[in-house]
Amino acid sequence: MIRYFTAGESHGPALSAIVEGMPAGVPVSAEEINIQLARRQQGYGRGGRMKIETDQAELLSGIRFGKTIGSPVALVIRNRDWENWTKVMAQFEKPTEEVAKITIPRPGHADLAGRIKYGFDDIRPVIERSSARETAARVAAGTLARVFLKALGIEIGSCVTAIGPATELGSEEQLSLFLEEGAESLSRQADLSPVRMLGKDAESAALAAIDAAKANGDTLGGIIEIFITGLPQGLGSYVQHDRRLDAALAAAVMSIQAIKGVEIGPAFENARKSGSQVHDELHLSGSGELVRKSNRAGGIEGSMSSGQTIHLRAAMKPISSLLSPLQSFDIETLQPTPSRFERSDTCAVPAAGVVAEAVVAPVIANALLEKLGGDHFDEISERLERYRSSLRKSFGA
Ligand code: EPS
Repeated sequence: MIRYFTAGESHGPALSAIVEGMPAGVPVSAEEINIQLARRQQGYGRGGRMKIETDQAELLSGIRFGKTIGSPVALVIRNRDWENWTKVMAQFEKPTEEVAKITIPRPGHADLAGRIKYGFDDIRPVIERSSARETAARVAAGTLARVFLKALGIEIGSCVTAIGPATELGSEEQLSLFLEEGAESLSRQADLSPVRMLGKDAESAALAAIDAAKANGDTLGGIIEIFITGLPQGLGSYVQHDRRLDAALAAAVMSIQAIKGVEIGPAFENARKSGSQVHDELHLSGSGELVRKSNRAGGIEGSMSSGQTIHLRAAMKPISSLLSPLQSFDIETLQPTPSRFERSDTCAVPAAGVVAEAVVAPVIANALLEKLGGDHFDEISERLERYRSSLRKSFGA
């Protein structure tokens, strides 16, 4: 089973991660991780920090001659901005000069609850670790699982379908064409747009909405769609709550900073319909092959993969660092005051899609490892091929 942890403060020396449980024999390159890190840095509406950083992962263990060796992979991403923060974030000696304490919490951020929970007299430590900067480490960690899946023909992709009021409409056909080629082809197309949207009208509306929000000192959220193609049936299980694939995927996506809602397929739309309008009928072709004409279940039935494309949709709230302040108070003086501003992004929805791709990868890899077992890539690959061919046989194809 793949497990990983990240460490690092937004303006500390580095972010890091340890990924444990990667099978041996998976071809891995730092380049692939750096490509994903660069994708995460993109997107219209990002703040000044992305001009400072060029995130690169240094791989410190677990890899030999370009392949994993089954031992933990440790990696580090240095924060270039650290050199500007050595006083504010000094690790050991408190600087002799005054470092201003932060005592005004931003509504909607971790500031207030984090300060109360950990008992700080300064909100700075909360800001540092709750920052979405941490997602750089998660993208690097998740890319290891992602390359493992890719080598087995399982791809993960995403696009954006809403940024604030700008909504993508009627892109379903275009979307399914990309998905037929594998989910990464959808991501390649989405990456051509500064907001990772497929339609030009929606893209223009989104760019205008971000410009307007920025001009008003405001921020915008949005909706991302995540797709996983090439999965066999029967990953995950209905027998126990913690083996349900839908629950694990939703938890992974929900764990991304500012994500507030996740659905599998058009779940909220399905809730307004009757069963006969929702469930995907099972047809057999002339040769006895299973055929489905719809995928309203989003690729998961009974908490297991159905063999169709998995489709997750996630809602990101607008970032809570606003240049035009909301009402707050000073936790030291208890005086009402406008909220303070911390450098941030106007909109990070495009980046959140890239992060979502990375965080679902270990979940899918674990469901696969649970089904097939195995410690070396070749062993797992053979077992998957055998399983896939048994599925083909069982439906007479
Ligand atoms: C981010 C780095 C951060 C923010 C942003 C994402 O850097 P800084 O705080 O130095 O500007 O730009 O963080 C947040 C949105 C947040 O809520 O904290 C990054 O690397 O993605």
